[in-house]
Amino acid sequence: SAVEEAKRAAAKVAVENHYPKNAQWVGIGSGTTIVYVVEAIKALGVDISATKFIPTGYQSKQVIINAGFTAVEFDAIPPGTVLDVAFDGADEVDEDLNCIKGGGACLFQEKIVATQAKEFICVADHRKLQPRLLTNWKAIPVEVAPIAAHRVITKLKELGSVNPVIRPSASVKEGPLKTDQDFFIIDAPFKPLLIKADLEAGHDGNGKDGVWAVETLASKIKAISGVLDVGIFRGLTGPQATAAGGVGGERPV
Ligand code: DER
Repeated sequence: SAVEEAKRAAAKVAVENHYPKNAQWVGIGSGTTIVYVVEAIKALGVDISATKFIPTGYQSKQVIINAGFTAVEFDAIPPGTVLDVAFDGADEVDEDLNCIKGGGACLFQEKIVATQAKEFICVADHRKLQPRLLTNWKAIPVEVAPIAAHRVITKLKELGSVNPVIRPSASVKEGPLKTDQDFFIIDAPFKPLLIKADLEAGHDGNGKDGVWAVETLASKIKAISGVLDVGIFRGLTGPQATAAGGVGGERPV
């Protein structure tokens, strides 16, 4: 289909332009686009016999193993090792390279892998790029401890989310979806998140009428006790990345 071809094309360009020569540590995200990223790495034909691929969940690990690559769990990485690169998909990307992630309920491991890499390459086909986050994708995925889920929902409503819900299981099993950490996902709808240009034009972004700037809302949600992580990946590039404590930068292709 045209969408699958778009994903494959984005993955090919991303890998051909950003897969480092002699890469030793490579983060591999989750979802469907990442399958084409791994395919494109194989097609490079470089020697990956000594390369360790870090998964971001069970699905990601299966993709790595099915490709015949070596999978090494995040907690098996020698302390202090910075990954050469991490590739992943996104549900939506804005003009400042911020991403909404978590559509596949893997956002926590995706975030620890992305921020452990020198460079984070977000591979997103044309459908994902929007003027602001939450234009097309309507809710922010938030990974929470099950015992705290209802408290977090109350706090998200106080931040202006309308009808945040615990994501139901996608399979025939009744009840909430469980992540690879055995946590819940709450999908929290918000109004579109303001980009830098909006703030420079004088817009507030501090939650008045439920309108937030990307970083402000991401920090507020992350600060709620019970939240493990938030499906907003800030567009960190270069010195910003270091300043923000992350080491990765997002460059959607
Ligand atoms: O859940 C995630 O964050 C995934 O990376 C997702 O956003 C991308 O999935 P897709 O490649 O199937 O669109």
